[in-house]
Amino acid sequence: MAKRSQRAVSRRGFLKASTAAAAAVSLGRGKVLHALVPAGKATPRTGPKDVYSACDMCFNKCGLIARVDDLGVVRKLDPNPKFHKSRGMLCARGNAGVRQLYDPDRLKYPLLRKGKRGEGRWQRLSWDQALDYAAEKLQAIGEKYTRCGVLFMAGTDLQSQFVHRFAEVFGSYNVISHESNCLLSRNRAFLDTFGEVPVPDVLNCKYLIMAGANRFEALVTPDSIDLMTALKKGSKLVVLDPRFTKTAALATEWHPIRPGTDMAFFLAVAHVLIEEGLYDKAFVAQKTFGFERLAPHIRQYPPEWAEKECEIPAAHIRRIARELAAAAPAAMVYPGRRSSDYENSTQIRRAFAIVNALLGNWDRPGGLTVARKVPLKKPPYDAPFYEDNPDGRIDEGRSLMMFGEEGSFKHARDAVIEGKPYPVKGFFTYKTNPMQTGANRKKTVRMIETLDFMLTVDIAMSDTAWMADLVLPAPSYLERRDPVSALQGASACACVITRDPVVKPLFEAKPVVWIVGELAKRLGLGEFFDFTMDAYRKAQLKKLPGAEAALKKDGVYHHPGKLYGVYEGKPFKTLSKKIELYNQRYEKAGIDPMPVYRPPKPVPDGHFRLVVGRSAYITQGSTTNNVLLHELVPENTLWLHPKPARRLGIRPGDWVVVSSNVGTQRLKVRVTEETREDTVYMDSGFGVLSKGLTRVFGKGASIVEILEDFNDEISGNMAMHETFVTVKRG
Ligand SMILES: Nc1nc2c(c(=O)[nH]1)N[C@H]1C(S)=C(S)[C@@H](COP(=O)(O)OP(=O)(O)OC[C@H]3O[C@@H](n4cnc5c(=O)[nH]c(N)nc54)[C@H](O)[C@@H]3O)O[C@H]1N2
Ligand SMILES: Nc1nc2c(c(=O)[nH]1)N[C@H]1C(S)=C(S)[C@@H](COP(=O)(O)OP(=O)(O)OC[C@H]3O[C@@H](n4cnc5c(=O)[nH]c(N)nc54)[C@H](O)[C@@H]3O)O[C@H]1N2
Ligand code: SF4
Ligand SMILES: [Mo]
Repeated sequence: MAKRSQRAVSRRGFLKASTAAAAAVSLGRGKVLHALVPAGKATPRTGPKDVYSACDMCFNKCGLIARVDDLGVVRKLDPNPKFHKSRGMLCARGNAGVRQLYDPDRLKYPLLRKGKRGEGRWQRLSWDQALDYAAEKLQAIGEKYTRCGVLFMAGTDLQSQFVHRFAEVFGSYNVISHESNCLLSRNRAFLDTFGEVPVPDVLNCKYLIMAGANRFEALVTPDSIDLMTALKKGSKLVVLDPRFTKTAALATEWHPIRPGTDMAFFLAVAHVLIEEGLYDKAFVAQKTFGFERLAPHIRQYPPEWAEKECEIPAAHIRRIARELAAAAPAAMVYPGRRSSDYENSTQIRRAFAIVNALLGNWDRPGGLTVARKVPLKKPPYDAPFYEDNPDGRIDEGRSLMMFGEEGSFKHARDAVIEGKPYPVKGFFTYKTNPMQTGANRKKTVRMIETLDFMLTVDIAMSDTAWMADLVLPAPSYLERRDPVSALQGASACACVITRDPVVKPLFEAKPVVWIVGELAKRLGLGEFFDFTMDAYRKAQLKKLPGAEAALKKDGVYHHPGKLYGVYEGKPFKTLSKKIELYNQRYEKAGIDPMPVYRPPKPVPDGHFRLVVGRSAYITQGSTTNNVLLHELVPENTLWLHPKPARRLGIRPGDWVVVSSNVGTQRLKVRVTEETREDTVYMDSGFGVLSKGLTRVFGKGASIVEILEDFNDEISGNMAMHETFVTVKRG
């Protein structure tokens, strides 16, 4: 595997670059240096400092210690050893955070679009001008189209709650999060089975099946580190993935499953557990609902049938089911995270959940545990009521069982384009980049082109900012004062973190809490943001005496609580008050109450299925421009199996043209046996449109330009693995 050793070299390069990061800051990049240390004022201030913070290079928020030198420059980011959730780890992206802070590509001041959308001509504004302009536009849209005429979208962030608060007091319930491009179908499935979304106790699990997840590249703490520890202690890991990922490489066994057929595999596992009497009979009798209906339903799905669908031999399915049962209850089907893949993803994940229920692994060591609640308070407020608003959200009713709070990006985008059921003409985005993370980029452009006003708050000129009318610069996580936030991590901990500025905000960056507060003032809603961050945090921590002191002393507060047996004698939060193998709400809504297998659409002749996944050096669509991470992954390539490559006359390193029904991109090929013959793959975050991302601009290809926008029928979650592409040299 020549490619692997190349990566190893490049990793060494990274480590070297990481420790040299701060040196580069103070040597080159004149403008940045200027901003940090005004000429003649470079005298030592308080001496070297260590400051606690929490990483924000992805949603995990690993605890860190920033090493700040006597000039006030962050030299290095180290893991906070007291932060149990990440087991004292900071990944490559976490280390590279220092170069996000000092990136010359950062947005520096408010910018107003001058030319056509996406043309990249901007005028610098003062904050007052920018805020006056934005408030005027929002007011005008509210008056002309009702206040629901503004759509709000915020990514994962401790300050996203202020965008939501602003949307509510402004009067729009059209709020979407990035989650409908991520994990809502998984959440739907587990909520509708167990009544809540479980936290997997990976560390103590003896036998784990991971399907459609990649924990050694798509890092989730503590699961990624715990999985490694568990493997070292002798636990077994079975990976089902059409690609030979790093997780597959380190697993006990890997099965290159035919994409879209996981349900067949898990229904067959359930079949063996039931037919061979291997399920946890006492648990099923006491805690589940509908077993007498599940047992006959599952009879039609023996392993010999499943083998034809998923291309995993029946003998292996039988053996895996028996091994799983032998290790139960410290055995599990890992619930996974991103499930934005198929049109029936909720039902696929329901099959995962049902196998878990049959193993009786709920609320027990090594199984699915209950998130320990941390009693953080949400400071209350009484939002105004607007009489002229329409009855429902714009995306309402477009899927069978959507989450009211999250909505669906896919459906909301369609609704905006169609202008149905009512016009939406404003779009406010904060820390999310749908131009790179929403399948079918042309549609996102089309949506944006129907708008009267789009405002984006970001740290960089992302592709989404590139399309906006007004772009406002935000401070990075190392410059922000954030509210406190609770994090859950299986047997690791339930904890509280926060952020105080490690260094002063560079340039003219302003936090979104200040931005929405200023907009609110201009719109006569100032009272809803009339608080200081200190007061807000104090209110949040009202029920947690000791948390403030722990945050100061250790950079983290760990909340005590029971790990297992939390549900003893308690009803489940479902209609039957039990674990629903058979879901009565589904039955009423016309949804299959138990998963019914339907084969995936066949890959048309001459086509491949395009799947999405992750590199350990890239966060979704956004860190590819980071100078250190860019060195590790300077461009993306198309993974193509040698057999079809030979058939198509494609040699390693050739340029190829990849086309779907919605888009075409050109990139280099990586001919590799690490993907199935019928499946191709490329990393995300390349092929950007924004010239403000100077390193990555012009590199690789955009996967969202090619991905078609299907959705999970039940939750409205985006379905990104339903696209078929052709590949040719070119
Ligand atoms: N480095 C890094 N870490 C991250 C992130 C990141 O962007 N970068 N993002 C974070 C976020 S927000 C999330 S949601 C998680 C996501 O983490 P995961 O839930 O682990 O999701 P992916 O990495 O997308 O992994 C999906 C895998 O499914 C495989 N696959 C495709 N089709 C099928 C199929 O039909 N069946 C099966 N069994 N497998 C299939 C793909 O090849 C891919 O390897 O990662 C988190 N951690
Ligand atoms: N092509 C593709 N699409 C995907 C995925 C994928 O892997 N590939 N994954 C799916 C999943 S699992 C998820 S969770 C979603 C995530 O989708 P998004 O929420 O769009 O996630 P990111 O790509 O991380 O975008 C983060 C944006 O926030 C900006 N940003 C970073 N730090 C800050 C900050 O401190 N302040 C502000 N204001 N902005 C900041 C970045 O510049 C970037 O524009 O995407 C989904 N869609
Ligand atoms: S997993 Fe890596 S990028 Fe994500 S928060 Fe932790 S250190 Fe940061
Ligand atoms: Mo995600």
